Amino acid sequence: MQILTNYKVIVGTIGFILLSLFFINQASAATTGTVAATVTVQNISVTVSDGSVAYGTLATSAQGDTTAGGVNDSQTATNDGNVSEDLDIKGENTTAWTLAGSIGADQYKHDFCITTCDSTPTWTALTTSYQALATGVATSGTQIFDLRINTPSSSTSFTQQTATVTVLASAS
Ligand SMILES: [Ca+2]
Repeated sequence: MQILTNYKVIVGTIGFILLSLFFINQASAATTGTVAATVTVQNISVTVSDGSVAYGTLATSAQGDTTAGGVNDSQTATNDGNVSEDLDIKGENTTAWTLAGSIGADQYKHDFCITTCDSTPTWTALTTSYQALATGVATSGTQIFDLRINTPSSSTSFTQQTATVTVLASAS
């Protein structure tokens, strides 16, 4: 009985060794190797929410803004892409008014603010060229900003003007 048991152990051990040799042989017999190379195309995307500001009807040489003390309508730019982004901002002329650094006849000023805008805002005049709004915004990250309009000192138009503000995203 003892002999039989030993025999079984030996057979079992030999079987294991043979099985091991089989797999070792399989591994060393491979004639190809592979590299799993992965890549993702970057997506540059930004949205501005809610994307609409109504300053209402203002006098000439007046101001309206989106802070809590104004129409309380701060805007949020969100990185909807899949890489870190820099955000730039610019303004535009309206149909009747020219965007400028100071108000004048048919000339308006539009400012943006990014920090402590409700309490101690720092306003920067928008131009028709892009200026930095935020840098290194992570995916799903946001930049909140406020806007302030300064109506012209005089206007030849009394119809509603649309002062478009554009936020541009680029890979940072
Ligand atoms: Ca709004």
